[in-house]
Amino acid sequence: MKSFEVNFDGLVGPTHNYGGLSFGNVASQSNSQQASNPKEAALQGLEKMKALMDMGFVQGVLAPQERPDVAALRSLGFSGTDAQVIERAAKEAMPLLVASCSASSMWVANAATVSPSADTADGRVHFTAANLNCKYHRSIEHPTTSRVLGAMFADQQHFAHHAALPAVAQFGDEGAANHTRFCREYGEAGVEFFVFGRSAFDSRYPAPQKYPARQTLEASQAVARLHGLSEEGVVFAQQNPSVIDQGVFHNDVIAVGNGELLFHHQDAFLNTEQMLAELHGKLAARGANFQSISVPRDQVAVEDAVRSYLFNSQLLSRADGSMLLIVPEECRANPRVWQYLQGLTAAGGPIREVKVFDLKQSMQNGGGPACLRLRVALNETELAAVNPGVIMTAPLYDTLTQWVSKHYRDALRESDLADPQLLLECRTALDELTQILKLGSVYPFQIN
Ligand code: SUG
Repeated sequence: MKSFEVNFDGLVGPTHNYGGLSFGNVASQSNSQQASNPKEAALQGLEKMKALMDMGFVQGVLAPQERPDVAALRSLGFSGTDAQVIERAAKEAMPLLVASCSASSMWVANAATVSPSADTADGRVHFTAANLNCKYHRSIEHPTTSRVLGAMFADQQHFAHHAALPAVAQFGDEGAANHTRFCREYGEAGVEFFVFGRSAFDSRYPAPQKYPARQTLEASQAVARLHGLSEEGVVFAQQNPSVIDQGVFHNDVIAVGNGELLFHHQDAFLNTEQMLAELHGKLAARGANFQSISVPRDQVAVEDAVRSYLFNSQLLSRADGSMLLIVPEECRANPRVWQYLQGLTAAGGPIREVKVFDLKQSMQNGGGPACLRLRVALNETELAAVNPGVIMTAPLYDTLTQWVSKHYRDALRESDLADPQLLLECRTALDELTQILKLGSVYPFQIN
């Protein structure tokens, strides 16, 4: 049976703004308070989806969330009509209003961890929504994420959904941003690679000093248990705490993998040799020929990786077995990174081509091509069981670009977030979107 890796990209929501909300994420902190352009952000994302579809990849769409999150503001004590809740929050606690307006659900690599059916004990595709416990503005995503994923992957014969882990820092879980699956073919049993930033309960693991480590070992282990993964099918590895302190807030800012290949920075991990040997051994037992490409620090410094987002790329397998790397424009703008990439594709290795996309609106908040997509490996039967409304087609692309052009603003500043009209605009847009994507009622304003 044929199998695919389907990329479900997060559609950027109408309140995309630069709130400076993510301590430890250099781009988010340095672009704080700049005016954003939600319309451009959404169109840039749609263009990438369309381009991948045109190249022959199966591409899906993941809907944005209702923002401002009035229910979240109510739970923090703001009361009255929806407009009064927003007005009071703006007057008394602007940072909370900003957090409740974040369009951060666009970075769907953080939406969930997904294990394909070939790896799981019950032969279903398993999803665990990420609690995103490290940042308040992201911790409010998972209830809606679960409903949206449930509406996309509804067939219980093929899909199993787990609620987010306990909402405490000890189980901090950032989803697929710290999870990579290696395999020979997408439909064959593979090895799932979980990277954590710290251990919550075992002080032998070093922790970063300056910035938070968002993913814990204990969270990764819990997800592996929930998904029914076998000992032979998992590898846990620690991210190098010193790169977290240089702004590598997720493993997908310093490494990317696909198929039999791991492409990573020399400084990405602790105990790299041992970890590579474990991956090699476990994949060999699955009939796969694991390879890795380590990018030396004297060619690309960690700082260049963080600024250019070289590793926040999409590594895609083409029909002829070669691989394609989807990188953001910032890689071309960095001479060392660009030179490295020229050498990489000329070297005759597995990565043969690099394609560049302008994702500046998302990049300025620390979200590159890989952050914007959630990978779901599916066989033909499972793909047929996915809600067809969320699979990208040429007509859907046209409909979504028109929808964005009709509903989105082209400038948003902090002061605009206090405008109660923005809430109405978002709800009108999202109500229409759930019909376009055939999701049913998934948003709080549709349910309550
Ligand atoms: O969680 N930025 C996101 C970026 C997530 C990137 N995802 C991956 N690397 N997979 C975050 O830090 C910034 C929002 C703001 O500042 O307005 C933000 O949430």
